[in-house]
Amino acid sequence: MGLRMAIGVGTIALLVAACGGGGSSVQAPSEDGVLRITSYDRQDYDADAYEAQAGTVRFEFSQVGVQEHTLLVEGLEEQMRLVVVDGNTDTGSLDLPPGRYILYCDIAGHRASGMEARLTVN
Ligand SMILES: [Cu+2]
Repeated sequence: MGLRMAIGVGTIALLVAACGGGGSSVQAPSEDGVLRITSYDRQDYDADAYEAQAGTVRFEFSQVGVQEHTLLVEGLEEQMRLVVVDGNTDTGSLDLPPGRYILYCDIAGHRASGMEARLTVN
C-alpha cells in the first residue's frame, strides 16, 4: 500500500512537470491589484500566463522549494529584477502600458527549460 501510494505521487509529479511551460493556465488579476507569482523547483512559475491592469503593476514574487529564481520582464531588465532564495518573498513595481510582455528567470539554463510566462496588461 505504501509503495503504491509513493508510485502514484511520483506519477503525478511527473505529469505536472511535463505540463510546465506548455500548458495554458492563466492567472487573473487579484482583487487588490498585486500580481502574485510563485516559483517552483521544477523551474517553472505557477502559471503560464498572467494578467494585470495597466498603470503601476505591483509584483509579489515568492518561492516554493529551495531553488533560487528571479523574475524579470523582457526589455525592462534595468527597472526590475526580483530574486527569491531561502523562502523569501521579493516585491517590486513597474509602470506598464497595455500590451503583451514576457516574464522570465535569468538564472543560467532556467529560461531555456521553460521558466518564462506571458503577461498581458489590459
Ligand atoms: Cu529560475
